[in-house]
Amino acid sequence: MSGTTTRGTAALEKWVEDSARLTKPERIVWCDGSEQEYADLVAGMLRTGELIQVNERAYPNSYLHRSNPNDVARTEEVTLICTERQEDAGPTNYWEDPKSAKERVGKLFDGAMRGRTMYVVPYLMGPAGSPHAKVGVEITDSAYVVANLRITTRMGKVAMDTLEKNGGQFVPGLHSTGDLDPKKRWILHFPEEQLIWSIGSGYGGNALLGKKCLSLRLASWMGWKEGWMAEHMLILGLEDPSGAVTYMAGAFPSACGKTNLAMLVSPLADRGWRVWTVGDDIAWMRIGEDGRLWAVNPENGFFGVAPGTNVETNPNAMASLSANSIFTNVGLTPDKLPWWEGIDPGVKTPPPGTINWLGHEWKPGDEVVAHPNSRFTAPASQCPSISPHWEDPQGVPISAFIFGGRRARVAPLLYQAFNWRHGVFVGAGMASEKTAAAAGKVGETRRDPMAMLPFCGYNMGDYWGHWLAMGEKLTQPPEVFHVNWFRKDEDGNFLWPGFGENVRALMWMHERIQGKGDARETAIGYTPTPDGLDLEGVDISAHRMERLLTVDADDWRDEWAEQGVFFGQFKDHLPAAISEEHDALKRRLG
Ligand code: GTP
Ligand code: SPV
Ligand code: MN
Repeated sequence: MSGTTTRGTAALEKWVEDSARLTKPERIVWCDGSEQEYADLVAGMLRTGELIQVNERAYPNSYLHRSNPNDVARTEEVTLICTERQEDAGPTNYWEDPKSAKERVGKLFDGAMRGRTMYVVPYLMGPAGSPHAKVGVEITDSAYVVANLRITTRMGKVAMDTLEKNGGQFVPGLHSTGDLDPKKRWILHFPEEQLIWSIGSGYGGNALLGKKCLSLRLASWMGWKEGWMAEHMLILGLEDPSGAVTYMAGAFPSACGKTNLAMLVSPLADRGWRVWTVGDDIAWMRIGEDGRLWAVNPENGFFGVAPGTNVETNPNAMASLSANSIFTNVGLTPDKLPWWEGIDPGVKTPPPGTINWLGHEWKPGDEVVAHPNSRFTAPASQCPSISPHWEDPQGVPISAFIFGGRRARVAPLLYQAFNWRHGVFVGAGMASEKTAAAAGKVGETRRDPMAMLPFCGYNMGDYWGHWLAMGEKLTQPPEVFHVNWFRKDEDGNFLWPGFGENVRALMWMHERIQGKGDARETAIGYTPTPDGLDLEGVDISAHRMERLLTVDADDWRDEWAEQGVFFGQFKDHLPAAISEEHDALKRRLG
């Protein structure tokens, strides 16, 4: 055992030396994840202006960071999957041959850390001692990245201890902010050797390599090869009046409501319905001995969307970020309070003298105070609704998958797939309006299967095949549902109140899982009957509910055609079951 361990640590040391030879930092710091180390890092960043202290009384130990204005969201066109065969990356990923990618981007890394500190950051994704847990090591020249990793992962000693116990296995990730020139920005994934290279960005998913790069793109590949799943999913527990908790995992595209649903505060708590948070962005799932699917949240904190978050929409997020947090690209009031659009329910403009995310004084008529993709980084342990089981090594058993998106039309508020195979098709057929979480045009509808379009580290056709194969092995595959909180009326207003009221949808799912609940069969699946949803205490007319639940055959025939074009790209990687389900949808639509 110790022989392997030594080899592993030696491999880590060699990789660090090789990286230093390439990037030429002034000094190398191995991070241990301690409180003192964090305090020192923060003090350094306060001196350089990389961080600004926010009001210490209102938000103890919390800081604001303003990123480069050209570096505020994920950048999908420069995010590559570098597999030997392009076919393995598939038609929805940007691809480059590993050798050519390394040669090309290696030149950018050459000397990139000159005059800078290279931090070596061991981190653990997954609870310590969990069979799901994986060690990553990120090399970075950004102290801001280190500080964020300390919140969003289990960093330092616990990761090194795990590495020593697991025979020295770790996923290396080399990161440099470079010179932040968007033309020299590359986020490279080498799934075959489980390696990440990222240069030219200091933003979130581009730079905190444990999150999307390791826990989704590389992990999805690993799961495919090893028979488990890595998904862009929140995990929640719905407690019913008997006290039993039913766990559900939900895949919605970026900025489409995962954090909010995971932290839902139930308006029906007095009737015994409440929600526990296990995770808000990523789920790793394995088949348990009982044949059910068990999920862990690999992360240790939240990297959540700030705008729209307030004490009414998401009080649990507000409590989570009330201390020990980092705010990125939000505004700052004269009282040094973080400010974003929607932070105060009903308040449209910030206090006079507020500084916007760019560091300029905000004036009436200016567009926004906070960047639409501004974020908070907060420890999961501070979330009042955090589940007592969120760090259980084996995870929690999943009874339902919830797919969802942001659709002004087409998708009804809620429906249920007929069975597992149809459910996989529902996920594969998902689409959503683009949000500010990725650079590019906001609002356009795009296909986003299982909310994994930007995160699937291999051919999406093979990915659906993997889902279908997992279903074969499960004794009790999760029931599959689809939701859309974002249906609008002609005037562009949301038809559904959303947020806490979404518990009504969860309650219907809970009934359906038990084989109960009133449903009507439609072409796309089962929708609740007009009185199938428990709407006690919500002020919503029967007419509006009808509009929310309508399945419009014309809209769906268009949708069917768009799905067909999308599926067509996958050629012989498209599982027959998906084509068959697509044909069956056509027949049902007439
Ligand atoms: P990522 O972190 O990018 O993966 O996003 P996410 O899926 O966790 O989305 P999040 O919960 O942060 O929500 C994004 C935006 O949608 C926020 O501005 C929310 O206020 C808004 N939102 C979330 N849930 C609802 C809802 O039920 N109704 C409405 N109208 N808006 C919602
Ligand atoms: C997402 O875009 O889905 C996020 C934010 O969760 S990031 O970490 O930047 O990818
Ligand atoms: Mn996400």
